Amino acid sequence: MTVPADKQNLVVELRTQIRHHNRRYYELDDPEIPDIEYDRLFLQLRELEAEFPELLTEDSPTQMVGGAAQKQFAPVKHSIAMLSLDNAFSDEQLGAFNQRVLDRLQQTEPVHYSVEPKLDGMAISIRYEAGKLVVAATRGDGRTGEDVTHNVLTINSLPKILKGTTVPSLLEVRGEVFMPSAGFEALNKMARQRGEKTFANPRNATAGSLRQLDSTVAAERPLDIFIYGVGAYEGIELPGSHSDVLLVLADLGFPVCPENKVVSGVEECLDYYQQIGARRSQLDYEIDGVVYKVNDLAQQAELGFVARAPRWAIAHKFPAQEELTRVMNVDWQVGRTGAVTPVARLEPVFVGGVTVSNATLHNMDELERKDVRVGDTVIVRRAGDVIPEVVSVVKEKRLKAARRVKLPVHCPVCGSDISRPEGEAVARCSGGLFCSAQRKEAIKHFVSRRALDIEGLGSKLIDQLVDSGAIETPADIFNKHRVNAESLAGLERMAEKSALNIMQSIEASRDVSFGRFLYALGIREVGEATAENLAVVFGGLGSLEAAAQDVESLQAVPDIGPVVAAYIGAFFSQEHNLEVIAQLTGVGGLRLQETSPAISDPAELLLTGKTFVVTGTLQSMTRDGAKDRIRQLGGKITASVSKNTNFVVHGDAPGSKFAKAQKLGISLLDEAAFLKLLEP
Ligand code: I6G
Repeated sequence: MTVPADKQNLVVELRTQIRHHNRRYYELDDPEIPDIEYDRLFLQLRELEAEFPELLTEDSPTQMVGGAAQKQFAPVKHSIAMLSLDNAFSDEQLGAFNQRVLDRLQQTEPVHYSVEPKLDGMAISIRYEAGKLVVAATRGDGRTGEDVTHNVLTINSLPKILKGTTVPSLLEVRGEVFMPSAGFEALNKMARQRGEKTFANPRNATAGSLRQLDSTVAAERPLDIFIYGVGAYEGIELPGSHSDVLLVLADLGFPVCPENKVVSGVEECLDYYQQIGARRSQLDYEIDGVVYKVNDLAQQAELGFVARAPRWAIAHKFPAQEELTRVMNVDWQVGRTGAVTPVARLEPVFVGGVTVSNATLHNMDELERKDVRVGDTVIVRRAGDVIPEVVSVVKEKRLKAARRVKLPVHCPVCGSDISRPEGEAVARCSGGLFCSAQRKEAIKHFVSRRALDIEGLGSKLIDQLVDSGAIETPADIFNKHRVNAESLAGLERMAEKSALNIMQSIEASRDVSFGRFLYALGIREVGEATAENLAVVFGGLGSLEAAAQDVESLQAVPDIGPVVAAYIGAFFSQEHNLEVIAQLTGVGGLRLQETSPAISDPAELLLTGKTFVVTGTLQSMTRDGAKDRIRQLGGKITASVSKNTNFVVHGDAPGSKFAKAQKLGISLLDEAAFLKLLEP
């Protein structure tokens, strides 16, 4: 059959495009298009090559792995090729994979698969000789990678010397280096504050960190690793199944993904996919799918390989977290502290499991750095519970008519001047509480879950209450002339029963700890931990208000430096704020639980200097309640487990944090032990 000219041309065009994107992704760590768009191009090429096999060439991107090794790193030849994985994008494609496996094995009973999440990081091969780490290399083109040993050595969780008594003379392990989500968010936040370039996603941040010439940069990046397989080895017997190999690797001291397990048949593969998918946003790291591997190594050998991937494994992809769409307009949102944030109004796009039509551009600096214009095609990202953001512009698709975005001179809500001090990334509305947008946000923060926790009093209701003039400050919520069951029931989409429930929540919120109250006030840069430290040190409002007159004395409180002290001082110097506090704490207002006498030296507290992670479901209190108690006693809370964690408090179904703590040998406290620790 002769191949139509248009198909021939399309194949050439697709190969050119894919090669270009391979280079951007694998070699430059700077992809221009989201993975899903790349996958579409790749799939289209593969389908054309399947339809017209005469077009298939050895050098087609469908037959090769990754990109070329970069010159600035010494080349490392992999003694066993580092392959890629085939992808399945649907249950049907997974079913077809399973059927191919059954057919090749001439088997009808279900195949056992070792399954684990596919981390969105960078593949690495690490070689140990006589138990000592000697070289670590990227995948490169699968045959030759780049020597990044100096950077891999900075990964704390990776053993530099193998554990155990029988040390293999040679062992090459393969795995994925990744950046935990919390570390990634913190890194980008810091970059934004410094006006520096941010990373598009954790995978880019990982690749960018591993490809540093100077290892001190990588050492500052929160990199981690899971090992998922073995390359060459000598002087060690390996067991006959992949799952048992993972156990051996864990015994040698390697971090292995705690979510790995063995399932039987394709239905159990799909169950696992659903379960991990449901927990995707709660994991400490980003995953983009699940990898299924035939568990029996003899069966793996029988199945063998195709050009670029094993026949015995497949990656089942999750819905994309990044997509392409177009910027229709840029609007401005005014936050609690007056920060004016550009928000892109997008052509609606399905990404991260929902339809997204707005995405943050963070601040003017970032908008300018990314050079986002109205009409641009952009990559939008929605990962987990993080608000959608515009990651980058696809400059190749920019239209002539694309319009630059200018910071408005006046606040779009209250008309006050907008100012952006020299060198600052954030522009602010100068209207203060005159600006209804700032008032609304201040009230929303005040009632939010970690503050007063007034259930049912959501964002839309507060907008209505402020717009109608019913409330102007947080104190008005507790004024029955302004907010009562009848007035609430009169609002849009508000049933009588819900109005009564809200009134009950308002009542219940009147008993509040001093720390939560301080957090609820929304003082700039005073988060939960700082609020709790202030509460512990000053015990009550009287002594804090007095201390706020002398900003230096505030700096005796842990974590408070001159900048935050100045914000606190400024807050308590404003007449308006003092009036609202007086109304809130006066007759008929809140019942503030102050601690007295105040503890003057925070070092005296029971848990001072100790770092905690709380995970799983506790019976006698909520997780937030447990965290509050720890902070009240001077302890620090972190989201993820590291070697700096002192205790992991765990309830039921604790998940990966528990496993990680076990691995790192960190003290584990069940609920009974935790309650005992809290006893005076
Ligand atoms: O790129 C990969 C990610 C995760 C892999 C992989 C994996 O297992 C959890 N396994 C193999 C065999 C390969 N790539 C080639």
